[in-house]
Amino acid sequence: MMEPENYKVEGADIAWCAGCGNFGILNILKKAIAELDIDPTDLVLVSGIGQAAKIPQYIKCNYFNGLHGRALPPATGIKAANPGLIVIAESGDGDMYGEGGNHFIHCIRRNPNITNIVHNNMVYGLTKGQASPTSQKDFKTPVQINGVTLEPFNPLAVALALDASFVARANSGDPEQTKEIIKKAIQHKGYALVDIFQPCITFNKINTFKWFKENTYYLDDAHDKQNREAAFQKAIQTDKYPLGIFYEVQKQTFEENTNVYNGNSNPLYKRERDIGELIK
Ligand SMILES: Cc1ncc(C[n+]2csc(CCOP(=O)(O)OP(=O)(O)O)c2C)c(N)n1
Ligand code: SF4
Ligand SMILES: [Mg+2]
Repeated sequence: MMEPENYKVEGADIAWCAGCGNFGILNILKKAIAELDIDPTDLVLVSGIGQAAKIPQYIKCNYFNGLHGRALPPATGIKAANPGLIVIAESGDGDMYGEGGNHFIHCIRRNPNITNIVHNNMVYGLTKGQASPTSQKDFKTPVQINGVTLEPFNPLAVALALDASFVARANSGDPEQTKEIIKKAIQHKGYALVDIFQPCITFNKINTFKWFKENTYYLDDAHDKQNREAAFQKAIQTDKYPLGIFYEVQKQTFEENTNVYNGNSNPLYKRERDIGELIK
């Protein structure tokens, strides 16, 4: 049985501010993968650029750092080449929903069997506090000096509009619940989005640990996870933000739909490099 300690990177110099919500997510993720008994050699973390995107360097496993906004395409490719791997694409709100917004949309349409964890601190942390796609209206920054005027991007509503097969939101201040949501997302067959509220204590003084606690509540058993319209109703709720699994359905995955696996389950990475065979 794996323990969170098994994923520790010896000598890692963690470059996050003391007290940052990213530490909580790092610990939660280690516990989740330990409880699922995932061997580090079977796990791939893929990220882009940002504070959140540093997380693969702090977990002992295979990892790939893409360009800014470019975590999802390599994650999709890695899973397609070796479906035996557990692939988690993990980055910040700017990386996934802003610079990577196009990939976010089309990755969901493909439905690869990967988990997409987004550290949503509603700000660009690494570049020192500019507004991100999920920054709330009136949020003041050194760039948006009179406050953000744009409507915040709603990742859950967009994912549901595209019929993502698993859509969830968590709060880094709630370690137990977040761990269980991440475990279910990893176990889900198909694309799974877990948007995690994460305080940036340095550049977002509005959306704090306290704010997230006071402005969230958990969906209860009355919520029907197979009902897309009900999930959408919950996703557009902003007076208080619901947490938990909004939607969960079974669909064919990208790997299952990829013709190179028709009648041949041998993973691509094990095959002879015959381009003719690949494009048939
Ligand atoms: C194409 C490109 N545009 C902009 C940048 C600069 N940049 C690096 S990280 C970042 C924002 C990261 O924000 P987010 O993804 O929310 O991560 P956080 O640091 O908040 O965890 C930006 C704008 C870049 N590296 N590449
Ligand atoms: S700037 Fe914000 S997101 Fe980045 S490490 Fe510091 S608290 Fe965390
Ligand atoms: Mg951010």
